[in-house]
Amino acid sequence: MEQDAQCAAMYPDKGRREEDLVTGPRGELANVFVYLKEGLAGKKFAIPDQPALIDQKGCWFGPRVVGMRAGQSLQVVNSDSVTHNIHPMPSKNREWNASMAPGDAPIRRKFSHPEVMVPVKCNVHRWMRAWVGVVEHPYFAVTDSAGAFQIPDVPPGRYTIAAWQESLGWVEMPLEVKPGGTTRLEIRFEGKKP
Ligand SMILES: [Cu+2]
Repeated sequence: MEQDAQCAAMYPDKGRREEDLVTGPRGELANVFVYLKEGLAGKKFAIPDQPALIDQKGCWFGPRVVGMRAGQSLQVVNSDSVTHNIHPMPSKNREWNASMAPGDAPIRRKFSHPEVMVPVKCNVHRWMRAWVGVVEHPYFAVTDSAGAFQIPDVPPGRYTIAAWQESLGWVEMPLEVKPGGTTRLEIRFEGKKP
């Protein structure tokens, strides 16, 4: 971050925490993207009017991991007094980037096709990274700092649930959701192979 004096000045104690692997005291993993990968074929779901959000704040993207729907708007804000250039690098969607100067109005963009995960960088600041999970249904979540997630109102059925962490990769598990009540599930990532 030293390369940009304005960004570095926001962290006088050099205390900006890396976010590529955020764990709690018992190994709880934050910023894990979780979604139903299989089991919903043929079903259609309304696309929310509300946009998903990414803020460029403190020379960082927030949140680090965003879940959204194919066809939903992604609203991008620059809260900094620094120019950023948000640059998603999808493989199944159109690539774009947008420079946003301080005070610029928020922009909105869409991803037309499901794609997990779309890496996002800032063309100005090489340390800025975010990830967008673009899904064709509403059954996804991102884990919080306690490693917890909830996916509400999943229709009863058998699914494959998939979870992704940017340093640890993918884990998949079968999931059966019975009518009524809450289905509990623990997803474990194995340690990184050397
Ligand atoms: Cu930037």
